[in-house]
Amino acid sequence: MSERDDEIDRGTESGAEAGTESGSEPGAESETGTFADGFAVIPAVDVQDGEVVQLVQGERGTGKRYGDPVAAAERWIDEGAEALHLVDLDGAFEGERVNAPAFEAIVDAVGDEVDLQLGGGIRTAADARSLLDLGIDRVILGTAAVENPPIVETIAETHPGTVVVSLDAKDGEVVVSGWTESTGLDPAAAAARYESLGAGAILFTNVDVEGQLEGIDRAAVEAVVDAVDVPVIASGGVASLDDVVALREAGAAAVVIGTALYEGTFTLREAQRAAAGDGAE
Ligand code: AMZ
Repeated sequence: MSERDDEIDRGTESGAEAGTESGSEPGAESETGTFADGFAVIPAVDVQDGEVVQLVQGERGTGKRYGDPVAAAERWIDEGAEALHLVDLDGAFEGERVNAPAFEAIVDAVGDEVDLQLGGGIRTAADARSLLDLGIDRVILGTAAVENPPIVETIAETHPGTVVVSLDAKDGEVVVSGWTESTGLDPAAAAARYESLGAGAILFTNVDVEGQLEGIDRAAVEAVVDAVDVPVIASGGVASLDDVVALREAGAAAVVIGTALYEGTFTLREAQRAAAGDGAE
């Protein structure tokens, strides 16, 4: 186990200890945690208006709908997912969580089986902690981390390792508020700053290629990976198994995949095999 894996494992353990009602037994996740087995492939369950959706470049009103969130979560677990990436899209746009019932239903249905990370509209430490106590393993903060960096430290004090800071980059700059506002921040420099504030992982989403099935920007991912020691979860634009391999080779700890899985470009198992260096073509 690398130092990096150890870091996040301690985090998920603490999250479980902090009162996870429906989560796994404390300690169980330290052996099966998302980043424990090398490179993880994490299906995305992005929710808008109570339904799974995959937007194109994050623009509201674009993209396709893929039905019931719990059904999607169960499907990915049946197909071998060890973690799920949950996003409240309306929450990210509106600045407060909107699809809470859908995510509570996912926690109830599968929270014991896999690691769950959730973002979109989490703006206060109290809200983040209530989710961690409900059974979410990692909270994802984008806008709140940029507008109020100490929030990362505040949450990490009681729930170490559970804060994932989301750096979503458009034209090389971090964007917030549903990807509608630029911040002028460089993703790699920001990643290092949030690591020092206690982020347990960095989620790096390349907005320019998101939802387009056009492939990834490996150099952009490498820049973030080189800036930090905590796991980097890459997201955006994965169109082929080669992209999965390239992200692993770039040093990412995990990849979030949405459109390619929902559209059947490849299966989750195929992606996992590619990630393990087994049958990558
Ligand atoms: O698609 C979008 N427009 C979008 C999206 N997927 N906007 C934000 N997000 C995701 C981020 C991160 O996971 O990638 O929402 C989360 C951050 O939300 P917030 O509310 O903390 O900025």
